[in-house]
Amino acid sequence: MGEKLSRLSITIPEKLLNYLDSKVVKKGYSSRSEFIRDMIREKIIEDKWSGEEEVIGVLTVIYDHHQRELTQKMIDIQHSKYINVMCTTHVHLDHHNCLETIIIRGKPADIESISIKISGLKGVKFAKLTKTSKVEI
Ligand code: NI
Repeated sequence: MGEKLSRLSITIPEKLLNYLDSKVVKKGYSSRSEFIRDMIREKIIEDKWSGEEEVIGVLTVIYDHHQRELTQKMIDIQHSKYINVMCTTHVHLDHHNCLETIIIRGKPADIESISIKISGLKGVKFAKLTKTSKVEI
């Protein structure tokens, strides 16, 4: 609130503008400006992930509940001294499938390495890391 706003005028090909407008509508943005602001923030987060600053990763995993020792292996990996697992949520999807989200705080490279380790475990059927971070601007 009370932040100084600047106005800019840009020139882009008509097809790009049409694409932009279709995205604005599809994603439910109230204006082009709001969409472009978020797009820039997305770039800021992307840049953070190629640096050394602390970021947040949300790892979503689907795994086989019956795979021997898998749960213990996943927990052991999460106890790494380089990262901070803030919370995990576990949902029993059915007799075989468990869904887990693991929210991790740490340096990008460390979060990525932990995600790769968990993804590669036998019995893990799906793993996707959502890269995010605090957004100050
Ligand atoms: Ni379960």
